[in-house]
Amino acid sequence: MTPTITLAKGDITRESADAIVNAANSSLLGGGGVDGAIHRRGGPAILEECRKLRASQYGKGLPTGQAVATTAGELDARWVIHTVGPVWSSTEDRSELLASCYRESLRVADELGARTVAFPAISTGVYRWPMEDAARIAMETVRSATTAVEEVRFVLFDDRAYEVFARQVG
Ligand code: AR6
Repeated sequence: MTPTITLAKGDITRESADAIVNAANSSLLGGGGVDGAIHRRGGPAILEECRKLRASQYGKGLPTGQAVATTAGELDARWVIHTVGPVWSSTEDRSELLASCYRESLRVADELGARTVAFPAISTGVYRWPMEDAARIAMETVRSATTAVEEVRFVLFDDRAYEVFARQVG
């Protein structure tokens, strides 16, 4: 099945969904942007599980393009799915890694049984990916995914990001 795609504007940590996706970094130990907001509002239980993941199967960190789930702590969700987007490069095409973030997050969501998943615009902040291109990749990847997830909600932080994604929805 193909999920229904919806758009929302604002802070992803205010969303209610089965799973909220975090635009993390490989360390899984927090950062700025979405990552900082999720750990702040979600509370210490998320970081605690991230530390356990680093002490077990992700000793070297979570590779770019992959995804892993933890509790959502105090967020209005059952899980946070952490994924690591690629840093934008003008000399190297890393699109496949960005697509992989969406695909792998949906695969993890399926394993969990999540039916509603909220995504931020991965890599478009600190990692500098141009919004238009990121929106195209996000949308194409979700549209072509085979998943039991029923709703994919893109949560865009500001008007500009929202409009760029809205144009992709058509
Ligand atoms: N809710 C929704 N969207 C947000 C929020 C929020 N609370 N805060 C920022 N955005 P970013 P990245 C938007 O930087 O580019 C962290 O330090 C933001 O405007 O969060 O993948 C991690 O630890 C942008 O459009 O993620 C990594 O080191 C989009 O979310 C690194 O940043 C993604 O911005 C990951 O960088």
